[in-house]
Amino acid sequence: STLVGQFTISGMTCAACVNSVEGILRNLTGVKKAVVALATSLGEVEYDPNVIGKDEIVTAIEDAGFEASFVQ
Ligand code: 9UX
Repeated sequence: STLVGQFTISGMTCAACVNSVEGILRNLTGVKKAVVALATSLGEVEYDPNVIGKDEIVTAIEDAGFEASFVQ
């Protein structure tokens, strides 16, 4: 199955941050798609909830030095 989750992310200040966060998310087992926008500080992931949860996604982002919280 696939869920779509949207989150706010803070701490990104340049395009390389965006690439870094997207790369981290796309490398997580269970994450199928990941897009992050610098201008709006919003991100969206498609993920398999049987494989990975929002908590693990947030932890991966925060381990990279950013703050994230899901809004949906
Ligand atoms: Mo840009 Mo982001 O120089 O962690 S990569 S600020």
